[in-house]
Amino acid sequence: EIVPLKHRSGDAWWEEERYPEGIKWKFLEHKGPVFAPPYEPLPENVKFYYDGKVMKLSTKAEEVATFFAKMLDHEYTTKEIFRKNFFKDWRKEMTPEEKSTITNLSKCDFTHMSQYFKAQSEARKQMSKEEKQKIKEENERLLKEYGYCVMDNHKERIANFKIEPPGLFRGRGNHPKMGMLKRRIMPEDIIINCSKDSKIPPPPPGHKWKEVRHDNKVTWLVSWTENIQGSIKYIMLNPSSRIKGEKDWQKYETARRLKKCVDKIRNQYREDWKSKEMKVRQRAVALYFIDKLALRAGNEKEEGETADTVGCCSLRVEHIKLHPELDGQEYVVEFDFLGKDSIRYYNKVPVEKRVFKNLQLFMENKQPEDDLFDRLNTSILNKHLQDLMEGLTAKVFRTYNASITLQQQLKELTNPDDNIPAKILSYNRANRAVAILCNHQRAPPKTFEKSMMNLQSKIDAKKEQLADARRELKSAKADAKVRRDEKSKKTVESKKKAVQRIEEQLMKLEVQATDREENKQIALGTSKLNYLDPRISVAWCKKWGIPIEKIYNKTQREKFAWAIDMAEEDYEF
Ligand SMILES: *[C@@H]1O[C@H](CO)[C@@H](O)[C@H](O)[C@H]1NC(C)=O
Ligand SMILES: *[C@@H]1O[C@H](CO)[C@@H](O)[C@H](O)[C@H]1NC(C)=O
Ligand SMILES: *[C@@H]1O[C@H](CO)[C@@H](O)[C@H](O)[C@H]1NC(C)=O
Ligand SMILES: *[C@@H]1O[C@H](CO)[C@@H](O)[C@H](O)[C@H]1NC(C)=O
Ligand SMILES: CC(=O)N[C@H]1CO[C@H](CO)[C@@H](O)[C@@H]1O
Repeated sequence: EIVPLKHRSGDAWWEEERYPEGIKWKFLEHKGPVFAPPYEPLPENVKFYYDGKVMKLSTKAEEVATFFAKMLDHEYTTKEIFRKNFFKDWRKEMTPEEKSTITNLSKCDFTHMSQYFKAQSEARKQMSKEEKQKIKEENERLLKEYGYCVMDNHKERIANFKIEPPGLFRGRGNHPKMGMLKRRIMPEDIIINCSKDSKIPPPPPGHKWKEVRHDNKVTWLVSWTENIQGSIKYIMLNPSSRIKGEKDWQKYETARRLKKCVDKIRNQYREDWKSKEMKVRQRAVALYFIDKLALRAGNEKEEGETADTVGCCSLRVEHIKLHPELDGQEYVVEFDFLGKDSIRYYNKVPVEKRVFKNLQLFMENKQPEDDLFDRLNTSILNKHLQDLMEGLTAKVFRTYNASITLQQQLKELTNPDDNIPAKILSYNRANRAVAILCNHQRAPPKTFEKSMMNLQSKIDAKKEQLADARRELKSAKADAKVRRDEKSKKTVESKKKAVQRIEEQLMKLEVQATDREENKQIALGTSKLNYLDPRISVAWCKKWGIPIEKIYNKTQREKFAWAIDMAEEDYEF
């Protein structure tokens, strides 16, 4: 019989950002982070009103109030969870007097503050050239001083040396922590990692670092724990750095290793579905989900205690429904849960009979809020993955499946006779197939309708232009028939070329429109950046003579420099 283990709410599992075995640095020197500028109190004439009366807030309370005021026009500030979380955290920053007066957020009037900030941002837009230049120079100075480190004998760019300013947490989707106060990060929160023989960055005057470490196996230079989710934040090297490129490369090499043993792993877990041991059965079904549905393992560092986001291991009974038959298919599992970043995962998948029967068994005598895999946690699953293959994690399955799917889709969708825009459309379609597989959805951007309309009017204009050009060509032809001279022949030729050129432009616009429409609810960036072996894309570009700039923008080209430099013609995943 199944006795559910204690519900594991709140246990965190995370893996530090580490270099794979074999990558280490010998020397690392950097200047530490750049902190957010200190809070500047509002001018006296900017008022806050409570219950219709002017109220002067203490500096701490005022700072937090400005975060809300800056977001006043945003839908967030009307959401109940947001308001509740904000108000609770704001009250913590108030003086006892403020606390006893301000008891109802609806009676707070931030509009004057909000107007002040709008006027400020308007003023910034109106800045003179000299003022803009001054800001630019200051940013360049910061970049020069803090934006680089020395690692071994290389000077490398640091990705994010500025620490985010305090503010209100937004989160994606309907995040239960939205509205909470994202604290100001202080030097006392900061752990510095650098080599012993380097110049250790001094903390700002009057402050201390939390800790200084010298670990040459971690990928970060600076780390701290943020207060909302309790997750660890890092300052790391730019993705274009040698060591990051090496790490990226190893990731895809691990995925390629999985390809060699995935059949064995699949046979093994199928055997395990029949195991006498409940733990082994649960592990095998979880592994099947990870493999087949590209689910995350779960309980990963992004997930806080109360954010109700789950991964495979933390699925609860309420997250799945079993249908012995649905829409003409047998053994269908209906998933509905909030995954990473509170993105909803909804999917109806037919599974093998034995998986289905096992799920029925796992769900017997359980309450909706009980764990589906009560004998399993992320540590156990990860340990098992390590035993199956060195370096194997749930993510490797995603990387493997995403990359191989891209390669298959590219093969299938690329039509050798297509021109370049049509081939790029095929590439984006292949990329989309992968994004759908990984559940990288997004809400359609706010500007979507408008930008589609703009594009459509461009298409309409182009069509008119084409009709005009065709008419001109026709009359030029008629003219040439009458005159039969060299000059009118030439005119016909040039009109023909004009028609062709406009036809091409029109086709390009139409392809763009199709692409944008199909992209409406899919975020391509995440898979492109994290799961698709760039060598596949580079090899595809080389094969069809597509400039790499059409596939990767500047930042992406920097990140994938290692692949662009090395992809062999016949690279195969
Ligand atoms: C808070 O203030 C609003 C607006 O004045 C009022 O409608 C609401 O009843 C108040 N809520 C409480 C709990 O007093
Ligand atoms: C990738 O995932 C999809 C969706 O579950 C699955 O149908 C496909 O077989 C997987 N491909 C590989 C090569 O594992
Ligand atoms: C996972 O379960 C194992 C065995 O029950 C236990 O020893 C371990 O502490 C658990 N890990 C976590 C992170 O809860
Ligand atoms: C490149 O594309 C990414 C999205 O994948 C975007 O975040 C980034 O800002 C772009 N960079 C440039 C230089 O256009
Ligand atoms: C987080 C982490 O692993 N930090 C390392 C930093 O450096 C110290 C000292 O070398 C290591 O012991 C830590 O493991």
